Amino acid sequence: MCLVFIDRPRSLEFQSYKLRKAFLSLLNKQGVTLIELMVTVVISVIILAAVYTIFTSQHRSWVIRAQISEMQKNARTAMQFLAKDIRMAGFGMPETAVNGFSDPINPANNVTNGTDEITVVSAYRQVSTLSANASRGASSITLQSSADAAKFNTTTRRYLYLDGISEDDNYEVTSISGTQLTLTPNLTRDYSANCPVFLVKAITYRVDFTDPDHPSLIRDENTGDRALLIAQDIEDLQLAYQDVNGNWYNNPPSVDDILAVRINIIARTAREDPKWAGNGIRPAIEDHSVGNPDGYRRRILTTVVEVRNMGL
Ligand SMILES: [Ca+2]
Repeated sequence: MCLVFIDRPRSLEFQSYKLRKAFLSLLNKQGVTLIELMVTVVISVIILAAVYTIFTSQHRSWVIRAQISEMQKNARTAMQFLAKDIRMAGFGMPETAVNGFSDPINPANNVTNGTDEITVVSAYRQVSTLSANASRGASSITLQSSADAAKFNTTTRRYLYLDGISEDDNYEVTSISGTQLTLTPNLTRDYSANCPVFLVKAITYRVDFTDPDHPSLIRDENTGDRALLIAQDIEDLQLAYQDVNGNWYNNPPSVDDILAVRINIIARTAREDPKWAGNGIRPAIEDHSVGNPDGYRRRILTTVVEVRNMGL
């Protein structure tokens, strides 16, 4: 009996020891789990931060590449329009002024924010052909359709050029009725059916700063209609003119003997890059001095265009 009373406390003590050990073990296991959890969180944060950094870096590179691509496209578009229209200057030019412009090329230096303008006059657009023969002395011609005839009016789009061959085929429209145009003066020679009919235009190119964050090259036909936006984010247009002696001028003393035009265009990205602030600057071109540092990237295009119909 005594042994029973002696052994029972020992057994309880033993079991208590086991429980305490198990509890401590459990406590230990919980502590390790917390540490593991913290380590896992820290590693996850580091990985996420790295992934975010890579993502933002790649996204920024992508945005910059897209802006540069758009900028280059804008510059090319602007240059294509300018070069094509300047090259044609003087073709089908009447002896009288067209919407106030009496020369094939009308330079205007340093007009808005140091940018240049140019107005070129030419029979830029073949709008129709004659639907029937037209005899010398007649006062009217007939076009292929009334829609073609409606491309003229009796005010700002009255300048008509026939045939596209000689210099004496300019007329002005005085009235329009269906497909028929009445002209002044009367026809100076005979014209055959299908003879080309051109509309003579005076086209002005300039940089428009209405939105100062996005200056644009616009094309104004001087007809009272809204000017056409050719390319956005064109910051500068600079022009130089070569005369028959090979001299270049920003302000040519005479526009009668211009043989070539040097066209310079500066395009810039649509937005400044805040991480590139101070690294961009509008360069000096022709007689336009350098700008202030900013965060825009830029492309400069320069082309020399020979004017086919002048200096002959
Ligand atoms: Ca200039």
